[in-house]
Amino acid sequence: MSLTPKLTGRTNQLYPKKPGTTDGVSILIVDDSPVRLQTIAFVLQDMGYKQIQMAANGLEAIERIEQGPTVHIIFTDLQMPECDGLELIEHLGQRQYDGSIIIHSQMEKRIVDLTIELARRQSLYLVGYLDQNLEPTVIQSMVDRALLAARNYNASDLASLSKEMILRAIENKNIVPYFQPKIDNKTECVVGFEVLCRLVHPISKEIITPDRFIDAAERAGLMMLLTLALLEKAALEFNLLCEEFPDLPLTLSINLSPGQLDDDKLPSTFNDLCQIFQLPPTRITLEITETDLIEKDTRLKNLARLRMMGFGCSLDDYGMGFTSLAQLEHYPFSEVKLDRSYINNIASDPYAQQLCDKLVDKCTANHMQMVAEGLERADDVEYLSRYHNIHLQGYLYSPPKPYTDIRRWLHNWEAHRSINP
Ligand code: G
Ligand code: G
Ligand code: MN
Repeated sequence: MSLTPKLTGRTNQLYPKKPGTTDGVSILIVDDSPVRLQTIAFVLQDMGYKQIQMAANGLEAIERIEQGPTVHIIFTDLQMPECDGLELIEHLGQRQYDGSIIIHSQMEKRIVDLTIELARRQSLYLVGYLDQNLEPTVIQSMVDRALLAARNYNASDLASLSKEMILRAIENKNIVPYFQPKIDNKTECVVGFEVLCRLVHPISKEIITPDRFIDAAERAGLMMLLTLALLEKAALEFNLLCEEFPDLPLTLSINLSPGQLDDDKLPSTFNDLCQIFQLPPTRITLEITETDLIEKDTRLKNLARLRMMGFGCSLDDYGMGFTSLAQLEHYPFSEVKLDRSYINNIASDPYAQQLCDKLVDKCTANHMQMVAEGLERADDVEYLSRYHNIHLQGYLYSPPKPYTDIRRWLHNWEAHRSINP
């Protein structure tokens, strides 16, 4: 039997395209000529790329990159006013940019070659050069290559971590809590934080988001260990925030995987942990997503036990699962979070407005806190101002941030509030 794998047509392709490659790809085009900006943007849009940003010079580009979200590919001109392509590349080198760069320029070949060499010396992935020829096929192959090269794209390519990597991160204390604030819509007081788990990769040291390790940790039965590692750090940092801001009624929300609710020991384990970490249960809310089967008896029993111990229990991502408004009052939740797919653009979405109205009524009648999550736009906040006592969460206020950053954020927020009470 031959050990040589059979060569198929696919393996001969230089840049095999992954299905759905255009999804989630973020591209920044930098050029001082509006015509060229638009031309390249049109070609990319035709190919199916949706997240395209434009900048008129290097300075604007740097701003975009620093503000996030992650840019996977940068198309840049060389000759521009204010901050040219060379300066931009130097800056990208300094911040160890790990996406890909493509130059488009009419400069003479030797200048372009020198730029490519300079980028290489700074360990930047400069993967291509376009002259006047903006043929879609040319751009396509360059983009394919850029995506294969971009370390920041491959990193978010949903490659799950192995059980061993997750265990190693837990053992090395490389589980990091990120905090996202929740705000009362009437008083604008910060009422608490949701903890979102991040993992520092044991080898590459990059910060990994939950989409690459929660499912794997669930399959490997590591969720309780992970929650414990997260809570250990989060409790310490949360207590520091409480000490520093004693006048704020801060609470801490932690996500649980529904499977964790199957364990009869969960309530007492959590109670013990809170004693050890000096967290009063009344300051802790446990979030469980609505998409999963919460109506199982053991899960409902454990939810009820947690409530009896003083913990808050929150139904997360409401509207994505099958819980009806009528069912809600039979479950022991103290909070419901309306999913961000309804909240985003609610100001002009009658369907979402209707659901939100009914949910707020239901919550008021049953003493449940209603939370609007995923707020990104001021007009949606304005729309929600018709309700009393709902809590707001979203990038508009702050993305999830590590302790030192969220502490600074909270200082700024409070300073601003005392000026405009
Ligand atoms: O932060 P964000 O991208 O980052 O989180 C993505 C998803 O991962 C969210 O649905 C969130 O509920 C989930 N998640 C984040 N941290 C945890 C955690 O500690 N435990 C569980 N079970 N889910 C988490
Ligand atoms: O499923 P859960 O609600 O726990 O998930 C929280 C997730 O939502 C995290 O991934 C967090 O990063 C993300 N998130 C928080 N605020 C916003 C927002 O304003 N917009 C979007 N798109 N995601 C958000
Ligand atoms: Mn949540």
